[in-house]
Amino acid sequence: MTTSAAQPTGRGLAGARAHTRGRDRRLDAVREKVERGERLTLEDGDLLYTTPDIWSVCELAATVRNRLHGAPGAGGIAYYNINRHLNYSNVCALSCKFCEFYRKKDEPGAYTRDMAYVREEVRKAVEAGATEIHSVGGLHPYLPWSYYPELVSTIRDEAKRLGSDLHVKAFTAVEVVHLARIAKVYRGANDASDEGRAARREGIRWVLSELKKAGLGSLPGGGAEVFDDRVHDEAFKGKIRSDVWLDVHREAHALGLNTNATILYGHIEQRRERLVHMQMLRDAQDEALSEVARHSVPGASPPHAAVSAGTECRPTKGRFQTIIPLPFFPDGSDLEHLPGPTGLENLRTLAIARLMLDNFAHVKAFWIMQTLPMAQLMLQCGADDIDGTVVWYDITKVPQGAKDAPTHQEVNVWTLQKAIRDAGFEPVERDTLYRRVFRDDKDPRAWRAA
Ligand code: V47
Repeated sequence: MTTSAAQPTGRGLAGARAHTRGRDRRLDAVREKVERGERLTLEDGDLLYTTPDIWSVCELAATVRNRLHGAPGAGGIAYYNINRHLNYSNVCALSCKFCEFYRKKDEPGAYTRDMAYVREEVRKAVEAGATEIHSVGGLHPYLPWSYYPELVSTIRDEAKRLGSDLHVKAFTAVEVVHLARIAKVYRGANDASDEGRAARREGIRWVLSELKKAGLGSLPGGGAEVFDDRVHDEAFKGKIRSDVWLDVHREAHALGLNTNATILYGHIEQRRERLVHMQMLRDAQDEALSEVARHSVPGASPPHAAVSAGTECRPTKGRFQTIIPLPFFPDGSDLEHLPGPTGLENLRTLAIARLMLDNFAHVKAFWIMQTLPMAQLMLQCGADDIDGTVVWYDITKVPQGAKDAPTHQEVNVWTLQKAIRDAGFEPVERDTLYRRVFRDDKDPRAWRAA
C-alpha cells in the first residue's frame, strides 16, 4: 500500500489513505494479509490491539468493510432497521455481576408481561412500520414452558392480523437452555462425555424446533459475554459456558435459523481473551458456512447470504449474520467500580472484530450502547450496520431518554438515515435477515423484503 495523499477524497479512511504521520511499520505484514484477503492470527490481533497507530487499524478495517459493502462516496451502503425491543420479563434466577437489568421476583421494578401487553406492543410496532421485534428476558424461575411459544405465536399472529409479516428475533442461547430445563428436556447437564453433550443438544434442538414452529425467525447474539472460563466464573457464573452457547447456535443453524453473535468487553477480561472469543466465533462460522454450502438448494441467494458462499442457491441452513461488540456499562452493576471502556477502545475493538471475523458478512455498531455519533464514526472503521429505531431499551440505561422514562431511547428513521449519509454511505433499510426493505409510498407502514 502506498502512503500517497494524492488519492480521491470522500472515500473514507480506507480510500483516502491520508494517514501518514505516526504510521506503525510493524503493521505492514498485517496490511499485506488484509489486502490479499488472508486470515489474521491471534498474534496479528495482539499487534492491532497494542499499536499506538489506531488510525491504521481503522483504515484496515475500513478496507474489509468497503470490499463487502462499498466505499463511502462510491456507492457504499450501510444498514439500519425499524424495530422494537420487547423485554418480556426482567425477573432472573441469576445475579450476574455485570448486569443491571435483572430483578428478583418481588423486588421493586420487577415485571413480567402478559399477552395483552404483548399484543399492544405488537400493535404499536406495526403502526410504526417495524419489521422486527427483538425479545429477550431474564431466566424467570416460575414461568411455565408454555409461556414462551405462546409469546412468539402471539407476536406473529397479532402482527399477521394487522397485515404485517413481523419477524421475531428472540431468546439468547442462555434463555434457550433455561427453556430446555423448564421443559424438562435438558439431559446430561453434568455429563462431560460425548453422550452428555448429545443429550443436551437434543433438548436444545427440541426447544428451538418448537419455537420455530410457533414462528421464531432468528436468535439474537446476546449472552455470549466473553468465551473464557476464568472470566465466566468471576463475572457470570451460573450462565452457560462458551461450549454450550456455541452448541445452541449450531443447533439453530442446523434448523435453518440465522443467529447473531456478541462480545461484551471492557470489564474484567484481557484483550487476548477478546481475540480468542473472536477466533472461536470465526471457527463456528466456518462450520456453519460449510453446512450452508453443502445443503443449499438451487434458487436465488439472498443478498450477502454468506461471505464465502456466493452461489445462486437458497440456503436451508443458518449461519451467523453479524457480530455486535458491546461495550460494558458499569453503572448500576456489581462491577460499578470499574471504569468501562473508553471511546478509542470501543473504536479499536469494533475495527478488530471486522478484521478478525473475516467470514462474518456484517458488523453492527449498536448505536444504543455506542451512542449515535460514535456509531457514525464506526461506519468509517469497519461497521456496516447501526441497528434500528429500538424505542425501549432496558438492558443498559444510557440517560438520553425523557426524564420520567429512562429506558426510552427512540430515534426516528430520518435521524438514522442522516447519520449514515453524513458518514458517506447510502442508508439501506434491511429486515432482520439483511434483505432490502421496500415501502409503499402511499402507506409507509406497509413493507416487503426482497
Ligand atoms: O447479553 C448486559 C449485554 C446483552 C450489560 O442480536 C451489557 O441483534 C453492557 O445481545 N453493559 C444483550 N452490556 C444485548 C444484545 C443485543 C443487542 C442489540 C442487538 C442484538 C442482536 C443483541 O447486553 C447481554 C449482555 O451481553 N449487557 N449488561 C452492561 N452492564
